[in-house]
Amino acid sequence: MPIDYSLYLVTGRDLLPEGTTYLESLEESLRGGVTVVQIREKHADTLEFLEIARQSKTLCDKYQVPLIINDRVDIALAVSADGVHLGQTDMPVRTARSLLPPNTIVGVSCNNLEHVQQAIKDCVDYVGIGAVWPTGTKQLSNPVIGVRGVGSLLAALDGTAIKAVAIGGIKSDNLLRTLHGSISPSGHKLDGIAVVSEIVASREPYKISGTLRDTFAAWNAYTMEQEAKPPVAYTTENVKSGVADLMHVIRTTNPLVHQITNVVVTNQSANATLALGASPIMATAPEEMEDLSRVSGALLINFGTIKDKEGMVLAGKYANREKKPVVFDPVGVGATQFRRKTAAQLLNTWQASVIKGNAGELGALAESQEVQAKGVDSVGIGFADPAKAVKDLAQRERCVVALTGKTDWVSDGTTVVRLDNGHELLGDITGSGCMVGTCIATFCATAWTRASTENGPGMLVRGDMLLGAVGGILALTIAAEAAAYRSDVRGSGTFLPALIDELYNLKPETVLEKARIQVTS
Ligand code: 3NM
Repeated sequence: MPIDYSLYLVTGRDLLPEGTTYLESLEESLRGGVTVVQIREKHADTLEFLEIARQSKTLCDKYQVPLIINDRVDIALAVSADGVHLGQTDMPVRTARSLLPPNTIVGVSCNNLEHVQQAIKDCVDYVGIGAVWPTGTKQLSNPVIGVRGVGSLLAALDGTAIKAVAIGGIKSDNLLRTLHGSISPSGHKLDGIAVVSEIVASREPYKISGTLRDTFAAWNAYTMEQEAKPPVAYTTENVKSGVADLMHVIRTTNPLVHQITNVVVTNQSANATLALGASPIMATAPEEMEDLSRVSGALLINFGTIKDKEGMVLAGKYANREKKPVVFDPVGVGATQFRRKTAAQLLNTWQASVIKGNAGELGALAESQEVQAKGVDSVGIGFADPAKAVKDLAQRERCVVALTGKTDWVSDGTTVVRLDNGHELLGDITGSGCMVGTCIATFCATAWTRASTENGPGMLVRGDMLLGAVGGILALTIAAEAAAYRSDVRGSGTFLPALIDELYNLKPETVLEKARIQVTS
């Protein structure tokens, strides 16, 4: 019988709320939908462990759920458990297999590529990959790997039949993000999640197990549906008309766009948002992020002058929870170690809907040696194959990627759009790239409103984020062309207010007429 790993409960008796018994809690979790149970007893002596395992086996049998014993092969044998779970310092897999009956499930904990490669050699049945998030449940001896770390280990399992669950700090409010963000670039998905405290420490183990199980099932169904569907058939014409439509809707719905941006550009970004017909809110205090996530249409995080890291972490987390678009502009990410670390931390905490950057920034995120950056600006000629660079990064980060420069490129991992509007004066004012980020966030807020579907329970964000990214770039670059050719513009100083004017006066028909884009796959 194949095992359903989708909701894998690891026990932790010391976390039970006061007044709750272990067996009551376990039974409620099983009723709620737990699909595998692992008994983990790090401090019990043998007799106590054996008794707990026996009682748990009886309950698991009642619900026809497999029982796995952590570390102790002798206990697994004594209670005829379905499997054992081995840590990196426990008994080697081969030795355990030689003692256990055939067909016993064997799983191991993996934190890095060497662990996974060894697990493949050992022909284990499943791996527990972690810790994905920080956790207070276990003293970790290995680093937290984040969702993107899980994805890279899943890729190593391609072509094997080994199942994988993620573990460590998984909660109902980060579950979708964990599942979506950990899909490998090759499309390898988790088979389940392993959870201790979210279920065991809860006073409502039945309810929380049901929520986790339902969310996993909804995500699985949604991703399978997406995989089965042909990709959206973008054409130059339907992208242009989609953008014109979004532009019209911005002006009729005036979405609120929450922006945490840098001190250099805050004012002009807020003015660009207003000029497009939306409302900016430039709030940075961590205390207000939760409330704002409910009312704003999209979130922009631009870390040009990282001062509000805590606010950035929370804002993205809450925006993900509300399934709102998150646009990330990692300004100057290659410039310092601190920026690289912060970008990794943010991208491991929340799921971006669009990542926007110049060649230097996207090159640093992709860890490419091909492009270099000087401070916040890109130097040199950029990527030899920009279409491939954006497509690869979009696949890796599981979102839309927009590369800005003389020519701009946008990809959702399948389709690539090349955009050739703009003017060189944009390079002579500060923050033109940041204003592109603002415009993208404004268009994404509208794409969210415009989505033909509701936010399904398995979906991270609704709406066409590719169209949002293309729309934001087109609006600013077409307005820049109009501003640059005005007779009252005599240099970069007069260009900036003219640009805001042209954005203010930009008509959807002008975008349709002037857009120079090419759609490829
Ligand atoms: N193993 P919670 S993390 C038991 O990284 C365990 O291998 C981990 O507990 C690993 O769901 C972990 O409460 C604890 O965060 C997970």
